[in-house]
Formats: sequence, structure tokens, C-alpha cells
Amino acid sequence: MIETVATTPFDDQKPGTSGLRKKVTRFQVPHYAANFIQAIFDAAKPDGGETLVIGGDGRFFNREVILTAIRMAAANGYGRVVVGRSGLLSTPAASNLIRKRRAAGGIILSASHNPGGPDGDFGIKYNIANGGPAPEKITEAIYRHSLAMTEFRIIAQTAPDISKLGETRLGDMVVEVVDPVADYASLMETLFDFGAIRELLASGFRIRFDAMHAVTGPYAKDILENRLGAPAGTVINGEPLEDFGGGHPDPNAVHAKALIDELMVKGGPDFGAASDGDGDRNLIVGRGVVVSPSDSLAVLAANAHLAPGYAGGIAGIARSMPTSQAADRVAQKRGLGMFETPTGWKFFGNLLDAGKVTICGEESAGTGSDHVREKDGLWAVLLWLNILAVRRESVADILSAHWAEFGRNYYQRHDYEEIDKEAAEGLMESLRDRLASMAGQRFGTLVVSEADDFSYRDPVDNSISTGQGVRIVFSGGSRIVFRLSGTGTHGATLRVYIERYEPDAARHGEAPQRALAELIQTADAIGEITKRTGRTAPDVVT
Ligand code: G16
Repeated sequence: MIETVATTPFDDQKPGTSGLRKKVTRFQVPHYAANFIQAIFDAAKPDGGETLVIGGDGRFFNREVILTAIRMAAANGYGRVVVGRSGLLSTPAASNLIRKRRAAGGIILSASHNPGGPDGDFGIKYNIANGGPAPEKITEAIYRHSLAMTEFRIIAQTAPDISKLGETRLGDMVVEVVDPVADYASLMETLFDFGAIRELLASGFRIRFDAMHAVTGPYAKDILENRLGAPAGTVINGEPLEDFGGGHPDPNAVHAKALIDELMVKGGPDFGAASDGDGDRNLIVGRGVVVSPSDSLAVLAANAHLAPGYAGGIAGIARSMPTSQAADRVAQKRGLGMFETPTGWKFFGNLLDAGKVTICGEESAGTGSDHVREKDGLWAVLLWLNILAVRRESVADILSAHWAEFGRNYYQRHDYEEIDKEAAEGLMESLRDRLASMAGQRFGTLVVSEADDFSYRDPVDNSISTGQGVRIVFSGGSRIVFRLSGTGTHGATLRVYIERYEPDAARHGEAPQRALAELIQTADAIGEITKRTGRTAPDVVT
């Protein structure tokens, strides 16, 4: 029996960079999650009988919302729901399932790299039939529906047990519980030379993968240990936990410090990697060297042809605007198309669907390809391993050779977290007000050549996205970019992205902090960061 439940709208359900992210406690407010799910269904408008994929990263509250979403899908006309066992699906695995099952879309429950547990964060994201995050016109429609919500539909029966594989019925809908790993692992086998990677690992090449007690544990164990023969114990923190073991599943220098430290010592593993809460981000570490995400994108694009799935070459590369221009140099030299999009994987979907690009990446530790429509942490790890298996050089040597060929884009991102929202908005506003007069201004040895607020016209559907970050470019090509994060759940996070190109190989050995020193000072001068936020240093530097 379908119940129609009267409700009242919430005014804070506007999806951000990647779906709706809030504190768990906000999602626990009665009807909060149900309202948003109904808004998704109202925007998606199933005709009847479609398939919907549902899964999440296993964080606290995952199971409750999944059971609600299943019951609501049955009341909103879906014919089949495909759900990962126990509600688990990594974001790239969900994207793959949506595509493989020709589903109308999917609901992914995750707050990505944000902390979990009862006091942590939660999130709901809608992906469309191509497997990718809903584009802005759909997220805006979801938001409009949420503001006008008066009732949601839910089936009265309880949802079936999702810890057991197989099919059951709920009203007129089939609930199919699937192994979360199997289809994804098979897809990886079609893209990479598992035989060559197995030989590399058998030759004594030692790897370590930190799953951070998040969703990738079962994927990494099956792929790295079972299928590729890495020794048991290669995957650490491999059991998904509702609170990520009290940790923060963000694979960066702060939260993956233990892994990085292990790789920095003589005699440590040859290769280390980590992924985030929902398995779409990656960290790549070689012995003695952390690979920055922007460099990783460039190296992967330049070497992808060494893996069977990309042996025919790649069509083009896309990166988000604040990501360093290292990949642009690869595109230029190899005669490939290059696209610069706003932050958010959703902006890559059209380019991938149109075949304009094969590889995409972002400075925020995301890389991926046209195999799915999400960034994919383990994919990046496997492509690196495939390249290492063919080249038989160390990560550090591959990186130096890359810089020698293309030049080095020194790069850092400075995050100022949980700052006062008004102060952050005032800082951005003031920058925007000064843009028109900035060209020609001198700061130390730096002269501004252009300054703008990035806006993007999608070359496929011509949709326009404005206000995507303030860019200040200096003669010589160095850049400072300011933008506010769209994924935080408390106050505002200011991100400052700093970049300088160095063509001279003799100068490629500097620490980024040093190589970028003048730009870092200039960022504070132009952005008035200390003056407006009271902060004298960033909370996280990546
Ligand atoms: C999400 C988006 C990414 C974006 C990142 C950071 O990643 O999918 O495209 O780069 O957030 O966004 P912001 O700078 O606005 O915080 P994830 O891994 O959190 O889903």
C-alpha cells in the first residue's frame, strides 16, 4: 500500500558541488531525508518501471536512508531497485552499475571525504542515466521541488533485508541486492593488464593501500590481493566502518600521514595509495615522493596508452579550472583537446558523453576516464600500477622525467576551514569588485596580466555556469585562484590555489612552498585573507 505523507518544505536543500551535504543530525530531522528524496524523484519523473541504483559509502545513517529510499522508490513508479549488499557501493561502482543496468539513475549516499559517525556528515546525491552526477539544470529542479514540497510517497511495507544477495518484491517493484565489488572488478580487468601488474608485484615491488576504513576496503582487497596477488595485509584499514574508525577519510597529507610517512623511509614500500569515504578520490605516493593530484592527472594522461584500455590513445583531457595546468602541457605537446571546466565532476559528463575527452581530473584528488562518469580512486591506482609495470621505473623517476619533458607546474592549495561565512563572502565580493582594475597592478616582481571570475559555457549543451572562482593571472602564466568550497557543512572553507610554471629542469627540485613563496605572500595581500578572516596560516596545504 502506498502512503502519502504530508510534509513541509526545508529551505536548505540546495545541492552543492556534489549533492546535498549536511551534518547527520540535520538529516535525522523527521522528513528531512524523505523530502529531499521525493524532490529527486519529482525532478527525475520516472515514467514507470525504470531501474534505480542505490548505494552508499557505509557511513552512519546509510542503512536507514537506503531503506527509506527503497520504500519511496517503490511508491514513485520505479520497477527495480539495484542495491549493493548491506547498502555498500563505491561511487564509481554505482556509476558503473547505472550504466551497465541501463538504469534511469542512481542515489548515492555519501559525504565523501567528510568525517562520519553520529556527529559527522551525511550526503545524498543523484546521478543520471549516463552514470554521472546530475547536471546543474537537474540539481536546480531538485532544489525547486524541495522548496515546494507538501507530501512524499512511501510504501507501507518494510524494506527487505539488504544484507542477502538476490531478488525480492516490494509492492510492484523488484529489489535486487548485488555484490558491490564483482561488476566493478570485472570492468577494471578489461582496462588494465592484470598479468603485467601481477608480474610486477611478484618481482618484489611492494605496495600499500590505505582504505581508511571506508568503502574501498572490499574492492581493494578483491582486486589488489585476490586478483593481482599482492600479499595479504597490503590493504590496511580495509574494513568499512560507520565512523571510519574515528578517522577522517580524506586521502591527503594530513589524514593519510601515516601512509605517507611509511613511504618516506628508506626500505619502505615502492608505491602507496589511499582512497576516500566513497572511493572516488585517490592519493598516490611513491617512495620518497607524494604525487600531487594535478601532476598525477598529467602523468596518467601522458602514459595512458601503456594500458590496454587506452592503447588506441586518448581523445582529450579535461580538468577543473583550479587544477594546475600541467595536463595542458601534455595536451599541447600531444595535439590533444583540452577543456577547462568549473569545479565538480558533473561538468565532465557532457564532454565524456560526446567523446571529446577520455581522461579528466581535479586538484581535489580526483582522476577518472570515460569508463564511468565519476572520478575513480582505484582506477587511478591501477593505471599507475599498469604504467609502473610497463616502464619499470620508480614513481619518483617517472615524475622527474615527466617534468623534464613538459616542465613543472609548481602547485599548492591552501584551505582555510570553518571560517566565518560572512567574512568569506565579503572576501570574495571584494575581490570581484576589484577585478576590473587589477590588470597591470604590480605585486613585488609579479604583474597582473588578467583577472576574472570564471564562467563556463558547456561546449555540448551551451549551458552557462557563472561565478566559479576568481582567477588572477600574472605575466609569465603564474596564477592565484580564490573560491569557496561547495562541499563543507560548517561555516565556509576558502580555497586558495597557487601555481607557477618552471620550464628549467635544473630548477625542478625545489620544495613547492619555496618555489611559490612570492605568490603565497601575494595571495594574502590581494585576498586580504588575514585581515578579513583573522587567520594567519591555512589549516590544510595540499
Ligand atoms: C566533490 C566533487 C569534486 C570537487 C570536490 C571539491 O568531490 O565531486 O568535483 O572537486 O568535491 O569541491 P569543493 O572545492 O567545492 O569542496 P567529492 O570527492 O567530495 O565528492
